[in-house]
Amino acid sequence: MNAIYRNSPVPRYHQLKEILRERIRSGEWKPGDLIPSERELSETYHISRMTARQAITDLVNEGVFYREQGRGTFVTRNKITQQLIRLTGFTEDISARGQHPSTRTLSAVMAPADELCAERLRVAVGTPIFCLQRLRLADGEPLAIEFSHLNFKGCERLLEEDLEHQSLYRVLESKFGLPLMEADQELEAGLAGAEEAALLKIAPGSAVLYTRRITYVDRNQPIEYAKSVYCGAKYIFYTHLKREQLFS
Ligand code: 16G
Repeated sequence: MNAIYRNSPVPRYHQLKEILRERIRSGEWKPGDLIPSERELSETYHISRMTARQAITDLVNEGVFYREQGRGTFVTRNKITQQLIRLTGFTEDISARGQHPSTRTLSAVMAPADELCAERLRVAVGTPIFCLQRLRLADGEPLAIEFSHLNFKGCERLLEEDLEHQSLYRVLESKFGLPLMEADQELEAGLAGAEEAALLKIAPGSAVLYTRRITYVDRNQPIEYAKSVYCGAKYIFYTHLKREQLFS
């Protein structure tokens, strides 16, 4: 796709975002490259400057581009942005940036839920749950270690899935018919221990971000409790905040 369709139901700024993403995915634009200005984009794609600005601003907010005062807008280097607005998985986050996600499964077993997992997943201690530990990479570079614990009827069938080459969220949604609805997530700063550092290929004691997420199929049914450790230097977590209008 390299043209904006006027009669398409997809808003023009959205079409432009996809075009710009594709220019990164295809390798035409590399991290650190200066992208064309709003004026140039509006001339190339025959759209208003407002539309071009909206697409760029969205991609800046998503961490795909960054702006430098007086210099222009560039393709982001290194840092991966995970939006804390939409519930997305690793594969989606990395692909949206035009990078290639990959996975190394460290372990995948059924194991009895310990007290913490049992509480988070609302099951009895000792219930067999599916425990999956994966190293997640973008363009071959380690970014995170994820330890997911899953509980649902028939979760042992996950043992048969190739979760090294498939997205867990996709498998849950498309193969198991479990639509993921929402998640609670917390973030905590920390320092990498020796084992984490070795897997993430960073120096022990480097800054990391620990995240804990409970993912629900509906509000009352937690399906996943995931603990992850992200390389602090390579990640940005982004949220958009709105102030409540208390005084009117
Ligand atoms: C995210 C989630 C993790 C989930 C994974 C699925 C956090 C803290 N973790 O990384 O809970 O298991 O995505 O990714 O954000 P996948 O669909 O690519 O396997």
